[in-house]
Amino acid sequence: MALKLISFNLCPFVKKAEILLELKGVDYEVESIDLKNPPEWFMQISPLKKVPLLLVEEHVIFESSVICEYIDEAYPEQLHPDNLILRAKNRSWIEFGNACLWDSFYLTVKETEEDFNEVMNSLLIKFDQIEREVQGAYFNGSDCSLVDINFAPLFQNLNTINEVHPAILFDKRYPKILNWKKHLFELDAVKAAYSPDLKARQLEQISKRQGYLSRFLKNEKPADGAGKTIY
Ligand SMILES: N[C@@H](CCC(=O)N[C@@H](CS)C(=O)NCC(=O)O)C(=O)O
Repeated sequence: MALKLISFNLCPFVKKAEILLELKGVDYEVESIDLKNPPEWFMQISPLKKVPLLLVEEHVIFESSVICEYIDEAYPEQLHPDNLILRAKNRSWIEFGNACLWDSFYLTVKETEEDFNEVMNSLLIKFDQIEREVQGAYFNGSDCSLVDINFAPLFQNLNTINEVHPAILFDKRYPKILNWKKHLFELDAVKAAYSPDLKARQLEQISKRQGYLSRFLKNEKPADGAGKTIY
């Protein structure tokens, strides 16, 4: 079945689908669009005018979590757990991970220190909750599941933000999450989905957004001296 993933090259939601397709060894084509100037055909077929879209022959599937569930069900080996309760709980944590992913975006756009810290604190508290749930090398224990794939783009975003403002993922508070992240980034599919220049492009995007975080890029250190010079 012909699969086409409609993408924007810096979109973390697209990355979830890409990682999963790589992991399953599925043949797919990627078409990247310019979200600032989206083509007319995209506006016609995308109900929310957002990427990712997965085109399965003439069918349009949207929303990254749904796209991932489709890929997981359509191509072996199924990554979502068989146990209904565990599967439902994993879906809940996938939604929770989406909220964290939005926080990672807000960290790059909030303009004042106060607003930035508010998002940061909310994210730290969410991470405290996740820390209590992680069972082993992966979220559910020793096997990689769909929930893990959904978290990889969040960790990738935070890796970049941490280079600018190292306050989010620290060992003492989140040992289980950091161990989980390490195992995720050892997966070939995760490596394959991230081009070597991604971090540089994300840093450029942080700079362009001109939020509070971008001050750390320009050596405008706040009073507490956190952060470090990148440019
Ligand atoms: N809930 C959506 C979020 C997707 C999303 O927000 N994509 C962004 C790019 S990262 C987008 O297409 N934004 C365009 C817009 O909001 O107009 C999903 O999980 O697929």
